[in-house]
Amino acid sequence: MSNKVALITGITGQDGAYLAEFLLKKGYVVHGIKRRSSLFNTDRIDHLYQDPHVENRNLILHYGDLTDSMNLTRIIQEVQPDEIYNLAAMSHVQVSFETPEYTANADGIGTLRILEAIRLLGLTDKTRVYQASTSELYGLVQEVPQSEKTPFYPRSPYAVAKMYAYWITVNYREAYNMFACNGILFNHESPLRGETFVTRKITRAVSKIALGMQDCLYLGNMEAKRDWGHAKDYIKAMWLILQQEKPEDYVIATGVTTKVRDFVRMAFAEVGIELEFKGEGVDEIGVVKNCTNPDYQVEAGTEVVKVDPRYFRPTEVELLIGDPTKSKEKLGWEPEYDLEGLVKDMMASDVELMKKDKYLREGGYKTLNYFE
Ligand code: NDP
Ligand code: GDR
Repeated sequence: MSNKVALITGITGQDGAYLAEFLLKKGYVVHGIKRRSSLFNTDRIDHLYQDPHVENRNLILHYGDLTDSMNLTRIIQEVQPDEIYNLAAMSHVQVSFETPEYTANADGIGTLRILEAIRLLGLTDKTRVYQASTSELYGLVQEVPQSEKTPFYPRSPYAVAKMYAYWITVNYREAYNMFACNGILFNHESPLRGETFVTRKITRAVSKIALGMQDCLYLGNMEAKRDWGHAKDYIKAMWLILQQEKPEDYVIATGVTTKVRDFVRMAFAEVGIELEFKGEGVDEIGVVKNCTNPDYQVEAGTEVVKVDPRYFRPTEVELLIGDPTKSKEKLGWEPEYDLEGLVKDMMASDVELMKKDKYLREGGYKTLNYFE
């Protein structure tokens, strides 16, 4: 068992939750930074909760924010971490068009604040840093599949901010000999995925449509192609990247790309509903061809998927497909889930969640939030 100390920014997010659990199992003492919020925001890590009044805890949370350098410096000084996983970010690409300055501050300069704190505190020889870089850096297609050597062409304020974070990580590694690495992770999903990312939006809506709780799923660009993996596999790669002898950057991906429309088809198939798509562009609709599951009464001919241009982005990333050769060879990383396994896992979880929600709603209780 390890006796290392890790600090995770973004511990309340999808990846932070899986990584915290993974590191605790390895024997790490895990510190996490969470934001103050008017409602509890620790749902994803509640199962890891430890009473703060008990001694020798191995999961400790600190209030903080990536936009506050003094706060970050104080936490890093207190914690003296062996490893920092910088996962905190305003991570929604479409929202970054609406909050570009904040996104630059948190996602770009936030990374600098962490690196600079390590340097000023004299921790450059002790603390290793993982930076959550992204396939969004590739943006407008330059080559496929995309590898560590593919040039970047970011297509959103989010991706531009992450590009700064990528290069400042490389620069601190080269300038100050820090063990600082970028994991260039392609899209990864799970039952813990934020509800407004496309995969989770789909699996939630399909579950609700099957259970008669929603009529139609509205989507944007269904032609977009993504290389989707499972977050449980991807957080293992983050850890492996920091266990190597030399600090380097790695692409983490499955090497398979799929259209949003086909993800929709696969999710409906999980509840026994076969879909056919008619029309084109904004007029495209998904219509039920048949429903073979006797538990669900969705009639053939029902229009269950439509396009809402509100979800189109000012500049889109049309095609992502990663080349994971380096991570497979050097890290020995292999994903356990394929896309089918991922869809199954997400659908099983959301069908259960929506069944519970339906039951509670019918009993007059307030349950899940439905705002997007
Ligand atoms: P989530 O959106 O699920 O989680 C983001 C986390 O960051 C949350 O804990 C959030 O807190 C926190 N956060 C947001 N803004 C701040 C801030 N200003 N200060 C402190 N904390 C903040 O993202 P994921 O878990 O999916 O992704 C983790 C990281 O990996 C992100 O940096 C993302 O950009 C990057 N990434 C993700 C990929 C993916 O497919 N999931 C692919 C490639 C990169 P709160 O819970 O309070 O909102
Ligand atoms: P992405 O994920 O932008 O790739 O960023 P998202 O799931 O939001 O979009 C994927 C693709 O689906 C298209 N799309 C829609 N997207 C959303 N959210 N809602 C819709 O209704 C919809 N309809 C179609 C999008 O246009 C896009 O092409 C994610 C985030 O986790 C980033 O933080 C991370 O860096 C990248 O993945 C890798």
